[in-house]
Amino acid sequence: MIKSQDKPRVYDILAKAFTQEGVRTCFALLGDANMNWATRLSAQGCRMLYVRHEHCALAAAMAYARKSGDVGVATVTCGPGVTQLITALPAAVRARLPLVVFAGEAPLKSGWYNQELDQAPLITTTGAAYHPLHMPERMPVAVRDAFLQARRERRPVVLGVPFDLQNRPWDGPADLPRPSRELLPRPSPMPPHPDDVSSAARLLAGAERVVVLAGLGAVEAGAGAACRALAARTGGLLSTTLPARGLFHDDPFCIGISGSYTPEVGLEYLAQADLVVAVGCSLAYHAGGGGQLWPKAKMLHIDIDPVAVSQGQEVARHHLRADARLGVEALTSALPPRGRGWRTDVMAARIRDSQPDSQVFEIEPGLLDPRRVVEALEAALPQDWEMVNSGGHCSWFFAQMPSRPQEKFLTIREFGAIGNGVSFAMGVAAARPDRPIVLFDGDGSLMMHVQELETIRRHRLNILIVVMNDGAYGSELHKLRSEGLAEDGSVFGYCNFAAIAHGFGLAGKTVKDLGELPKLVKEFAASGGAAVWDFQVSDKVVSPTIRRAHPHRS
Ligand SMILES: Cc1ncc(C[n+]2csc(CCOP(=O)(O)OP(=O)(O)O)c2C)c(N)n1
Ligand SMILES: [Mg+2]
Repeated sequence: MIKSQDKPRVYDILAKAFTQEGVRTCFALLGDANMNWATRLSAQGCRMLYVRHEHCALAAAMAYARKSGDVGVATVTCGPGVTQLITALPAAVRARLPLVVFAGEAPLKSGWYNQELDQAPLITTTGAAYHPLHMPERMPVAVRDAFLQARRERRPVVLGVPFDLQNRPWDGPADLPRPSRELLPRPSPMPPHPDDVSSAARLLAGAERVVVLAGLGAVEAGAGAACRALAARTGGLLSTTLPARGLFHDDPFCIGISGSYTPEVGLEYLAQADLVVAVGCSLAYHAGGGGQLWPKAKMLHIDIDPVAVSQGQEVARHHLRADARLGVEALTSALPPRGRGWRTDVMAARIRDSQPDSQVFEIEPGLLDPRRVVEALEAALPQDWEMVNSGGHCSWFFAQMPSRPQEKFLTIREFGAIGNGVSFAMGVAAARPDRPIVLFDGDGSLMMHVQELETIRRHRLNILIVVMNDGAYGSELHKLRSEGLAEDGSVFGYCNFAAIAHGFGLAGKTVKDLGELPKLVKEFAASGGAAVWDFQVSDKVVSPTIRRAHPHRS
């Protein structure tokens, strides 16, 4: 009979259950209710990234999940550790990211505990799942089931484990359950129904100006080549949603991102389209799903779960239910060749040569035009570096980097929160440790979680942070200006990010001369470390999206 003090503890077994699930990276911030578990997980060989704010642990795990294709794992303590998750969770739910969070819960044995909180309703209101684990013997199975649920439902699952239960001697079975990946159903891609293919083909036969619009579902289904072939067969154009940007980067008839970030020439052609074939996308409001950008077009939605209404707007009247690749391939096979259709050489030349935005602005001396900054970065940054995007007004400019393939970008924007850039970059750095990561962020967004510069240094992450510094919450500033309101609360002045970077032990540079970029890129590549480059830009340059949505009231 093993004496109770010699038995493993519940936290040992819980850590083993996570290791058994294949967890090799975990984003963590410790407290009483998760430190024993996290220490054991680390001892079992899991790489721990210890961040400085719980939000950043979860946001980094989100980017890790998207980049690795695996479940992202984070851990936080009970009470105040859990409340810090509440901005990241809805973002993860909307981006359909599989995550498992090991959270502590207050001890069950005491009548009072200062960090006690009813955590379940807080978590479930975000759309994430919450499971309190209160029966030690069942915990390994509950961990396995959490991974199954995260993978199958593609959403975050938070496990709450009271820390007095974690400390108990283990009295359960010696063997752990089989891991979730051995149990998951692996359904084959869903072929379309022939009747649906025939009616979709009839619709295409009657269309003259087709745009094939692909989303992340098309990326995941490997439908890129099939979409190109469909566009070629119909003589149509190609476009993507923001998260799928780059899927057609080298196709001369790709008009860029559809939605808030569409370049000038893309807007012009979308307005002429008479049929949009949306492939593997959720038809989100900001992607133009409500038809704002293509008022003359009908829409055919090809998806495993096609919809008529999305985010409050009627979107598609025509539907083809299928795996994106199989659906598009079947449709292309059902169409007769029809020559060049809408395509012309002039069109290809305009797509290639026109500026994303040709508006002229008066720029103050000593400041940069954000559009020129992005052009220079696009030319100077190597093609195989990972690109991470954040939010804010500046994201319009950063979206205009058309020369790179889809797998080099990471964009998670579904909850519209700023402040995630550094965390996303850390998550990508953990998933792709073999190459530099470039984060494109705004000054306000970076400032919101600037403490993570210390995490980046301590874990020696190879991240270049590009700050589009307009000394303001640009989004707010431009909207306030358009309404003729006071700018207070949106303008902060140009803080010195190079000095801030130095303070955290990172390299930092205020870039004033864009001609220096090739040299700076070379130096950064040779350093293998992290740096912050501050580009002080004029707040006079207003993005086309803001100009459209918030014209100046005269
Ligand atoms: C968490 C959160 N708080 C506030 C906002 C509102 N908001 C949207 S953009 C923005 C300004 C971001 O500033 P910055 O990162 O400097 O980018 P810029 O707009 O100046 O280019 C703010 C405050 C938000 N989206 N998310
Ligand atoms: Mg700003």
